[in-house]
Amino acid sequence: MSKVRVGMVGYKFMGKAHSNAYRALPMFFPNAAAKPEMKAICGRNPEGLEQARAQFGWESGETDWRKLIARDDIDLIDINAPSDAHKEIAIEAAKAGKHLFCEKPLALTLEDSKAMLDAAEAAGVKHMVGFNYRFAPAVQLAKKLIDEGRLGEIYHFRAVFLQDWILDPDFPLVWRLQKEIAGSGSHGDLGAHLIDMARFLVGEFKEVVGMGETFIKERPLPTSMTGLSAKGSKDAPRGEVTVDDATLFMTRFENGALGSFEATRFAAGHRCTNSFEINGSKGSVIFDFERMNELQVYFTDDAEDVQGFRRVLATDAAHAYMDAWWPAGHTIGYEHTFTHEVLELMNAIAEDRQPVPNFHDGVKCQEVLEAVERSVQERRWVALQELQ
Ligand code: SOE
Repeated sequence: MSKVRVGMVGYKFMGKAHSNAYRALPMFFPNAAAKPEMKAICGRNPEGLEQARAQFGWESGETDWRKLIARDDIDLIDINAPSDAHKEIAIEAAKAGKHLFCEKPLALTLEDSKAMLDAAEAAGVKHMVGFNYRFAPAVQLAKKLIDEGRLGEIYHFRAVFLQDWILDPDFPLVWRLQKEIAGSGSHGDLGAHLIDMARFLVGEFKEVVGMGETFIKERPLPTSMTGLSAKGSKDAPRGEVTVDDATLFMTRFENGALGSFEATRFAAGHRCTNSFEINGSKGSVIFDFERMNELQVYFTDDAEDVQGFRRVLATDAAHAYMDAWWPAGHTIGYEHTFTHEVLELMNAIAEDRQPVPNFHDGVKCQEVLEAVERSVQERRWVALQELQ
């Protein structure tokens, strides 16, 4: 088995999820074509970095990503830093001949994402973008049913990504609420996952029309905590929220199917409802991440007396990745999607092919994000061709 020596930038939420995946991979997928070696983790704060290094199990730490990239004992740069840092790190790493793994959304803008793809292709390195939800076995089942024609012609894709972590008007102005760092709000953070899922399952987008809103226009400036569970203070000075709190849009796909999308951080009671429904001429499927081991499936040709949605628990060994985990019925969770993602990355690098989803998918997603933004600003339908 070959080895891929990893250097990772960022050690917060995604850094932890990726670290866990690198650690779990050799234990549960001993037949992976390559084994990740957790060489170095990188972050600006020396104390936080050292704590994460020791806790997550990385060999060494770097406080400067340029030093990380310059190291000749590293093959892959994994980018988990906030979105505004993706472009520069990815391009410099590609120039140094490192393979790339970058969290979503790939970049702040379509133009930046294209520059990242160009740099990766010019350098001839492998590149992957972190759309982890593709790797839930129940989602893989939906993909299989569609590819095998078992849902027939696809008519509808209906998706929502609902969260509520900024419902409190005193929740602070963390980086995810600042356009220059995050690119956009719920649109690029949550909508990006839905767009990728739609491209994965249904196909390319043809045209879009959308609307968005920022319900809370100003928020307290953050103190030290900047994550999803940060706490704001009523009395702190306030700053302007420069991203969308919610973005909704509709699409016509190139294959004629229709889609609707809703991404919001203001859906009280919804912590992480990442859900889609697909209706075809021969049946339907429904997925909800909060019940991620299940796929609701309906086939029109079921006998009349048992017509209805059935709940398929995608934990049998017959389902993607599941023979590596536990006996049937023993469910898996969020973190497993990252392990499967890293499996694809390791296999692709060892087999000398591009992993999927890669920066090309990141760019296609960014195209849709930007088309919707243009539609929201100009209050009209926007054809994807306008951006190509
Ligand atoms: C926060 O909204 C977040 O962690 C996103 O950044 C992730 O991409 C999504 O998977 C869950 O929610």
